[in-house]
Amino acid sequence: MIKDILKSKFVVEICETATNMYRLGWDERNGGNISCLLTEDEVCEYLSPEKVLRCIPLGFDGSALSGKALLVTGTGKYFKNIASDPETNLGIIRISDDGNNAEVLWGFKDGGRFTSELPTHIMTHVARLKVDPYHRVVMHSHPTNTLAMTRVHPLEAREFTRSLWQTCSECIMVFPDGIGVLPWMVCGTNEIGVATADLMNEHRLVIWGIHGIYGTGNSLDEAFGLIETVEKAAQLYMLTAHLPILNTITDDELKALAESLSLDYRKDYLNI
Ligand code: 2HA
Ligand code: ZN
Repeated sequence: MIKDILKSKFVVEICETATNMYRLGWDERNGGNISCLLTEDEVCEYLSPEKVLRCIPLGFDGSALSGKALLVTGTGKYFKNIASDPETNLGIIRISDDGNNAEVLWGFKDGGRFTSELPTHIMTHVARLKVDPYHRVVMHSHPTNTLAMTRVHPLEAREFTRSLWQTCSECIMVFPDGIGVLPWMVCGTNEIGVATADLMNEHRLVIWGIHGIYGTGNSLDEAFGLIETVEKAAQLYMLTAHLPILNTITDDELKALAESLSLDYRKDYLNI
């Protein structure tokens, strides 16, 4: 018995997540995109895996994920509208055996296709799976304060991470691995995908200067929580950067906090 996919945990959760992201002002118009790896069991519970609706050329080599299925947001679609019409605004694709095509198994009902940032998503999944076999989610968004910070702060990973770590205790606890930072680049390309995935070997978060942020994780909640924590810290930074800073969390204090929690943190990001 094939179950109703609209009631599946992954569709329900992505609808709730996209709605939250929209309401937080992170995903104006068609801004942002999400992809989530699905297991074979998850696919078979809701779909016939041999029933391919159509094939869309990927435009890059996806063979590292051949046979894998992903739930992805559609290109040009608004996060605002995902919850009210998941089957049009989302799709489930499976990477073909030769790695050249996306086989649509569900969704993109109006003839649409996957996000323009699929190269970055696929390359990031490949990079993160090498580090963490439980990795599943790649999330891209345009959070306001994070973007504002990329206009006034050097686009350098160590300095950017340090500035965030210093704003509140939570930061080094949530992202002890720091944040990768790319300069502004043309988006939607294979090149930005390669550059992002390269930083994803070391980090679960990558900032695209004057564009947005990528968060990854084992679940939608984890990827969302990473971005949410960065955005909160960036807001604190932007609220205070122009004021005399009287207090900060020192490098010795960051070290003490990280060690008290036995965190595997970027020791080279501290001046100790
Ligand atoms: O999907 O955010 O980076 C729209 C974008 C492109
Ligand atoms: Zn974007």
